[in-house]
Amino acid sequence: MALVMHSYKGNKNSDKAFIAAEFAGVKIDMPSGFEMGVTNKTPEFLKMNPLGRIPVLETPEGPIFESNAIARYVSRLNGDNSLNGSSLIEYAHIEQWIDFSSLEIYGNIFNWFVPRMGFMPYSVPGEEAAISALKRGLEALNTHLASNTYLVGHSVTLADIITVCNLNLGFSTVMTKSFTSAFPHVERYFWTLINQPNFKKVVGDVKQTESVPPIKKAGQPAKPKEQPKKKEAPAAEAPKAVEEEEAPKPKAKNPLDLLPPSPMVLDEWKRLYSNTKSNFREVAIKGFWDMYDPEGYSLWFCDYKYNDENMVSFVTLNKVGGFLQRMDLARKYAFGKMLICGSEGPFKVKGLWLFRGPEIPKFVMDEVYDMELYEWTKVDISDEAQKERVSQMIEDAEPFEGEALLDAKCFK
Ligand SMILES: N[C@@H](CCC(=O)N[C@@H](CS)C(=O)NCC(=O)O)C(=O)O
Repeated sequence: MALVMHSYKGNKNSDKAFIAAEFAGVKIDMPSGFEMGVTNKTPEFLKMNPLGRIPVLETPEGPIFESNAIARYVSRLNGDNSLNGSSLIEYAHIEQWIDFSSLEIYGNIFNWFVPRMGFMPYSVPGEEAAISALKRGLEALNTHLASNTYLVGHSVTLADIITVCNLNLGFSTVMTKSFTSAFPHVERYFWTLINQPNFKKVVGDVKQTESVPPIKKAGQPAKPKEQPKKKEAPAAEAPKAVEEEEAPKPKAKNPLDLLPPSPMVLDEWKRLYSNTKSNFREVAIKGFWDMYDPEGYSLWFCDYKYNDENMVSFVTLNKVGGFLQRMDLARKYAFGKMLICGSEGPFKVKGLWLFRGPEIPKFVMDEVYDMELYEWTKVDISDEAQKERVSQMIEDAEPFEGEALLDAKCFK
């Protein structure tokens, strides 16, 4: 018998097991037609979980309820992964962070969000207590993440999967940018992991809430999107309410397409860059400066703000690779070089970007969270030293600023 998940798509508790399954190479089926408040109250369902809550995983050995327990089971089904660490102490630390994020993070997000939705009694002191406990939890997490890319060890573990799913409830409901900006390492951690392929396959595109939802009167909870027939919504179901999507808006033209035409054609430059196999300085670099149009384009240096974290080469390379993937939306308007400098950690990440228009495009700043992880400085092309630095970055000059290059990645 295959593994069968009883839940609905988008439930952040069942996401934990689905993400663990991606890492562990495990298949889980989820039958369609699950109806919240109906399916989970049937006698057959109550035999699997007497509280009638989701998720429940049916396995050949019997059902499991409680989302963390389900994710633990899935993560161990295929021993060939590092989700549970590689020593007893790592395993203990994984369990530590699972408990921490479930109680101190998820629990407090829940106590902030759910009363606002009208699923539990709301009170100002109750909300204040939840927010202040959440801040303490996030502060502790932020401090740990200031010097750690992952919660435990040097790769994703079950602790990261569960913590990111717990944070996802907060980021998508009550934790606005102005709230989370006090915890920059948590922000970086969350956006980096949630955009990793094994997470993204399950959770899709995540957007941070723009505002804390208004307080709804008790007894008049928000109508859950997927379960319009449901009459009484239980407390723990609240997260679904905010997953309602706005009606699609007509697609606006990108303001960069409305700029006065430029004699510099970005694709021509990209072709010259890609096709120059020898005499790079004389052909490609000279060609670049010949075609560069300072009216229609701008050049920017960027420096990673947290180089101290870049101790492990492949983690640093993945980080930069992820950034370039997320820049995909700017392909028509940008060209970039990212140099990973040093022969051992901490590696320094330094970049050069060419953007259409005089500023870094707003949609890039808004959509690509990595932008905030870098210090951006506009290149002054009247300064020959800065121009030379641009040339060296385009041609992957090595050593660059006295250091070997671990790698040079190009966005074109
Ligand atoms: N601690 C449980 C929480 C389960 C839970 O509260 N599930 C909610 C949906 S997110 C639910 O099924 N609510 C329906 C109900 O309580 O009747 C877990 O992590 O699985």
